[in-house]
Amino acid sequence: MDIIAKLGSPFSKPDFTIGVATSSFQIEGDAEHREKSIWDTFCETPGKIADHSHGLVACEHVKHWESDIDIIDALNVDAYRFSVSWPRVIRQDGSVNDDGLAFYIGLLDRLIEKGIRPYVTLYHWDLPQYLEDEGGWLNRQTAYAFEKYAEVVVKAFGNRVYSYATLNEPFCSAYLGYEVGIHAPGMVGKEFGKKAIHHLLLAHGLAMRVLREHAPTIESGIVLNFTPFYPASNEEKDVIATKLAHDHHNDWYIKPLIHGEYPELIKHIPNAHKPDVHPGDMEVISESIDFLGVNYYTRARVQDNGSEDPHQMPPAEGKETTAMGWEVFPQGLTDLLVQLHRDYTLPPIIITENGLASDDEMTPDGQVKDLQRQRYLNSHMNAVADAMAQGVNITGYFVWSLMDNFEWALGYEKRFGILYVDYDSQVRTLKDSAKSLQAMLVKRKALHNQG
Ligand code: IFM
Repeated sequence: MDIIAKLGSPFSKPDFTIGVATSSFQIEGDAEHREKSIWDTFCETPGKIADHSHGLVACEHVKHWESDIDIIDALNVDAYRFSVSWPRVIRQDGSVNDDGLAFYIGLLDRLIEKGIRPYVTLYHWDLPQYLEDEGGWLNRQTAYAFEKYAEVVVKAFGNRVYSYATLNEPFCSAYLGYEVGIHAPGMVGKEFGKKAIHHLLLAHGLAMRVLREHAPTIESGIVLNFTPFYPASNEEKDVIATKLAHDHHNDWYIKPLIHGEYPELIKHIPNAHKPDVHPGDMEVISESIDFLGVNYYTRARVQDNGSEDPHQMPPAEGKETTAMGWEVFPQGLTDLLVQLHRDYTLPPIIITENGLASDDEMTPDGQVKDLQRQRYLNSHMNAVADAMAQGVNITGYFVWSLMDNFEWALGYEKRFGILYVDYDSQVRTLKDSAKSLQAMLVKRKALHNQG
């Protein structure tokens, strides 16, 4: 099966960026050369990770980075999105780990040499444990620590980076990590989530200022994940519940960035749940961004349950789902992008993550026939093209993920990669989805070279 049925779509244009993405904790391993992160602690806590695994070894990317770049190069992608591990860069005593920085500088230099544009994310959830010990994202000081860390990285990387994202999916850090506790650091309480997100957004704004000062020509922004919500019925109460879910889980994250204020909902939540907003914070948070990264996987249908946290229903009987149990719903991506475009005046959007987990198995002759992933990527790329046809300015698309990796609380059981990773041998094998993406990118390059 060919990926991207609609050739001739924006995806074939040279100014549209196509890439693959990973994150530090999920692939790097080499834990002995960095500080401990909150995810190490979480993995050590019994019952937190489905397969009792950890990120100490992961895909051993720190060991195999050169051959990993060779594979990325062979795919013919334009760009590679990866994150920097904060605990690999700043030690507990505040000193800079030069070896940690050198690892990333080597990676950046090699990507540049190969003509692959580096998209760097500064924070993809691996907070140093020594900062969590001081309160983590519930402590305002963590935002200032992030500002300092960003400055160290940006100065060291110089002009090697093509694009910076401050944070990846702060919803997950704040809500999953501090409110419902299914992610590190595993705190549970309605009084925590919105406090944590305020400090994360503050950290973003402070880092944006650092980027503006030290990397003024490099495009910089943030990556948010969104779930488009749909009412489970036409009943008014479900429609109202759907708006509430949207305000809590989507608007709460984007509105402060773009409009410098939280949604109206802030007036209606208990005082104990409100963030500690200091004078001037919202100006910092709404520092202008050059792009908005959008991560999309699925949608949710919402049913009123009388609470302020409406019920998100599982996919309806008969709907196609992924190995995560998530509904395959490409229309949701188009709807989301069109809605964001309608509700906000946005900078260009980049789809910074999209993909699925499937129960991939290798055949005896070494093939991985991940047809569902190919269909998924195809339909979602077409969904992006549809949004562009409706006027949404989208400049890139990244597949999540380059390779199978540590899927957080679900360990290694969920395979999101277009490369199959044998965790015993650490051999990477191109799944059929990678081969068809590669074929599409080779064709595309040939078209560009023809002129
Ligand atoms: O693996 C994660 C990634 O780290 C962040 N976005 C969602 C992916 C799939 O769950």
